[in-house]
Amino acid sequence: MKFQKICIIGLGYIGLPYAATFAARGVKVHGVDISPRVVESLQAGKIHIHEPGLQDVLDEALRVGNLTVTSQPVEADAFIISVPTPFQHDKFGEHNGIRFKLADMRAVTSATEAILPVLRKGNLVILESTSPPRTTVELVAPILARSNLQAGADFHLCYSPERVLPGNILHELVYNARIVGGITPESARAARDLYATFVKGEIHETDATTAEMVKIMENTTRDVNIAIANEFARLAEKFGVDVWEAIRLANLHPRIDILNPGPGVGGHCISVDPWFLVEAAPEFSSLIYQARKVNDEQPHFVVEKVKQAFSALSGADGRVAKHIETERSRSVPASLLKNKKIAALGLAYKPDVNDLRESPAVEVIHLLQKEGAIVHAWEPFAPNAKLEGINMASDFDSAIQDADAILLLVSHTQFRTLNPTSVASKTKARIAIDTVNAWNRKDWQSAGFSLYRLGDSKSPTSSLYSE
Ligand code: SAJ
Repeated sequence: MKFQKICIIGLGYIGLPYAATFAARGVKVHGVDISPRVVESLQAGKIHIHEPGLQDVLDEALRVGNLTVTSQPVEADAFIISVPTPFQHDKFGEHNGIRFKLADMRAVTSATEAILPVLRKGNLVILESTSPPRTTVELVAPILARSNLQAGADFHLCYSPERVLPGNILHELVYNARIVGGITPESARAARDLYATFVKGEIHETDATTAEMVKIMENTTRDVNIAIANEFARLAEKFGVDVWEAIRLANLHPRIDILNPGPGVGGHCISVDPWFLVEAAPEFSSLIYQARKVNDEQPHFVVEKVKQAFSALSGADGRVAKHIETERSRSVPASLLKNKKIAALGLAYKPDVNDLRESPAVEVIHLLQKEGAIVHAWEPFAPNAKLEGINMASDFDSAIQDADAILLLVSHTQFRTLNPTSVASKTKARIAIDTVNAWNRKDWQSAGFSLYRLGDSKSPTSSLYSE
């Protein structure tokens, strides 16, 4: 099948890189977004998200005149739907005492409905948004049937998951293997033809529901693997072990690859998609559910770590696991963090991106504030972000200046490479808490800090350290 013109609905982290890439490779692209801000920004030639290299590809797409952007779909040979599928924030499902989050499919529904007036015989429609299994056949196909055209007979219909990693999208969308799941084999073949415009990775054809399942299985596997790393961090704290060292050593085994613990799992993919399986089949998803719970609880563990650092100042012993126990027995004063000034470094959901969605760092800050701490947050990738209930510092120096402790929540390159001596000269804080294993203990200690690390309950001055 040949494609002269395609229409991409949803110009966010996925849709925009695709639109720009297709257009830069010679396909006429019409991009659609419901946000006037996004449409205006792109019409003015400016990207509205942070993604390395994306502005250059957009510049090229606009230079060759292949990209138009408005708020309404137009007739095209193919339509790609790449809109968000978050979970509902105010509604939960329940099954045998398990409470689970529910997918919010409103954006997929309205994007599909928006295609109806311009859908023609012979078109190809592809859903790329991560969606619960059977969405293509049970949600998208029935909506498109209102056009009086039949999916699979009059037009092609596919599910093809985006699998690109934010921060490396432009490379991965070209070189990753691609899964195209058709509601008929002919649909899958049509989607293969479309992606072959620029995809250099292998393109695998399958059915639509398998393709949906593949995508959720990938992100769920990562979530479960991060959960076990986070659980190992808690166990290491309990046993007086440095989890980072233990993971490094375990990973020397040829078949072991443990991921990194951290303040929790964020973003709009891994912290969301596993819920689609729990919602669809809670009776078969107990491990997946438990992993979600472990990762969602991780910000609480960070707060215990911060308490540990402050209580060590007052002479108390300080393993986090021990703290959890003592807190349960109510012997740790609830006011331990009251009026403590904390500089929180990083609000993004992961390093070197400006995406704050479902960020565990934001949750950590809210929890610290609940404990009475005064938190100033600094996010270099989104310095003007406005988040309810969070005090954003205007720059790094003002975030740390009056702080009692510096809390590292995201391993942005510019935080990893901070010079501790220079930091020490700009703040009165002498407690540093690293939740992502970014800072070298010796260097920070030589600069006068007591450095605490998540998953490492050894005293910051212990000679047992292997570094
Ligand atoms: N994280 C850890 N420890 C780790 C790795 C990650 O705590 O060892 C945390 C991160 O800090 C972040 C979260 O997990 O908060 C998710 O980050 P990520 O880099 O694992 O993944 P995403 O959400 O940016 O992108 C994922 C990718 N999926 C997989 O790697 C299986 C990407 O390929 C998908 O395209 C993307 O989800 C998506 O859009 O679904």
